[in-house]
Amino acid sequence: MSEFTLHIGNKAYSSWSLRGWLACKLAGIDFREEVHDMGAPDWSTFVRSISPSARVPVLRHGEITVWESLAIGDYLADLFPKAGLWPEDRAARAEARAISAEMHAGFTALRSSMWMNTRRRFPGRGRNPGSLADIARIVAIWEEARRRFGAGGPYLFGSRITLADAMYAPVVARFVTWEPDLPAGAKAYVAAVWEHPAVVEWRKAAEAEPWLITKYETPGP
Ligand SMILES: N[C@@H](CCC(=O)N[C@@H](CS)C(=O)NCC(=O)O)C(=O)O
Repeated sequence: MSEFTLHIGNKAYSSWSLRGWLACKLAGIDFREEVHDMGAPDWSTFVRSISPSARVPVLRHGEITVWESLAIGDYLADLFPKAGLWPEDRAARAEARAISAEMHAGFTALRSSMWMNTRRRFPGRGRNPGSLADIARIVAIWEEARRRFGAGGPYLFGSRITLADAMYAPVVARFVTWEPDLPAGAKAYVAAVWEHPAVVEWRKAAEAEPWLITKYETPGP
């Protein structure tokens, strides 16, 4: 039996779960995943029983409980330094951590107007001044990371996918669903992350999920 258990929400909708799950995948650990329906009638009671913050993802490792997607990534980076979850170069690592923290703390307009639903396409919807400003900042972040550190491959820091890419993977999923206008470089980055084998595995599992949460199925204006 695996020593790690990751509790996550619906793969179709739970963007923070995708971040924590990708961190486990990138660390290369054998982990048991427990996927829970966030639309279940007893969800709010249930999530309190598994998570100190009443949110997913949550990683359990023996007696240790780690919540918050970024903390899960850092915990695994500490445990498995050879996995290269953060870039090796110090300047690249600093930038990777900064943009991951920025993602973790912000972009609320994008998150509320263009939520993650890996199974649906809502092209052209969800555009408003707040979401468009968030998208402009994200595109600038991606361009800067790729210009400074990404020359060797398709990801933000080159050929190796890192926790920074994991933090932005749900944004990639949102861009596939909502199809905002993007420059060519951002489009290429979206395609690379969307086709990463772990992301493909996640979205195939999302397709097979039996649950539906109605509020995520209908786009706003
Ligand atoms: N900052 C947290 C956010 C976690 C979060 O908001 N998770 C959502 C799922 S995507 C959740 O658990 N929602 C359940 C609820 O609000 O009841 C992280 O990085 O893990």
